[in-house]
Amino acid sequence: MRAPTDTDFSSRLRSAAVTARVGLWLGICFAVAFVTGLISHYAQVPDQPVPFPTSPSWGYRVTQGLHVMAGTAAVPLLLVKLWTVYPRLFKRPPRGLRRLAVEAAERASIGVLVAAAVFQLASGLANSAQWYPWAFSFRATHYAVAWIAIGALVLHVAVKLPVIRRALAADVDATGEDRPAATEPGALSRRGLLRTTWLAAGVAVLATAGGTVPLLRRVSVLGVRSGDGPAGVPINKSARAAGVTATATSPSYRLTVAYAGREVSLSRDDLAAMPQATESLPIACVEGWSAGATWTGVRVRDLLDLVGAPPGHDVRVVSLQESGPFRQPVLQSNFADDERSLLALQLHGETLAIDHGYPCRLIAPDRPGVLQTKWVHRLEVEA
Ligand SMILES: Nc1nc2c(c(=O)[nH]1)N[C@H]1C(S)=C(S)[C@@H](COP(=O)(O)O)O[C@H]1N2
Ligand SMILES: [Mo]
Repeated sequence: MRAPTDTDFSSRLRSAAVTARVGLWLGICFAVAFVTGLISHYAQVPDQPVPFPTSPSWGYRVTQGLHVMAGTAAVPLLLVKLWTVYPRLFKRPPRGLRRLAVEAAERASIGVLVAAAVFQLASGLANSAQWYPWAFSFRATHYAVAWIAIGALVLHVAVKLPVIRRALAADVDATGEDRPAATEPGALSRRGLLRTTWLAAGVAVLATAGGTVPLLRRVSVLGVRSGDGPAGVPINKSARAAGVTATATSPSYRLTVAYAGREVSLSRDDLAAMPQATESLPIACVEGWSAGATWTGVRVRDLLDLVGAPPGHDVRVVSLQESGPFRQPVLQSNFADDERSLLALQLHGETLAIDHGYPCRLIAPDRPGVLQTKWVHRLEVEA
């Protein structure tokens, strides 16, 4: 048996005419995912030199929905694109040291690009399916590899630009850019292959867009129930999984607001006796699903006034949950001072379900779901 060479791959479907067209859309998907990913990353940075905006309240819902949709659409596009080019892996190395070195450098850069792209799509998909089969921090790694992927992509496009331009300018059935061995008609036409590819990407997008009405969600390996939750709003982490069932329902529950040595403690009845506000604000999870909802509760600003905290201070929002990375995120001052930011007691006019954060949970406009802290028991105004 001998190793295959690129002359063994004879399908005319494997042509730069197809690769460039699929690659164009793949590039668009990666660009959208990169930009929206930067936005999502920045929204989760605790100390923001430029404050992340609180308006429009649905902003993060849109950018993160786009992020996950673009990533999902990229999966079939990447598979088809790799299929059209992989015979090149078996190309005989060129003669001459200089040409060999250039070829090796090009292959290495494509190797980095493919590895980074596969890693981004696989880790992103696993994350949106709430499957965390790794020990590293998802956000830090996904963010770092994004820069590698986009850098390698820009380099790749720059190197291939002449071929891309020629291929896109010519008819899809033109043979000018084909490998000499690619002479056999494929099982379907190039147009047919492209149409099938767009269809696959479209179906993938629709399946993710369905995440705003989460019907297809799975039970995660951690046993956290996902899918339709109470009041039609899904639940990522249940009270049981967070270990707060007893503390959240205890009659000794108090919300403590602290600022500069001053502390005020409020029972849930005290909170309910304060002026109530109702706001329509979405939960927009980093996993791409989102749900609009109507929340009623006490304005965060009113609570800060109780301890005389002036505007312009960040607030640490502490959950009853005793461990986990999301137990005490920082609410930046522009969010704390926005009058739509609530410590919600009700969802859709009904007492908050324990899985949605009873006795009270934070809900603020244009904020990643992961920072909408549930089971809040302490607001610490930072100096
Ligand atoms: N204390 C605490 N709050 C939390 C979480 C958590 O794990 N612990 N998960 C967050 C995530 S990832 C999301 S998307 C929202 C979901 O809110 P919901 O369960 O009411 O839909 O809650 C957020 N608040
Ligand atoms: Mo989330």
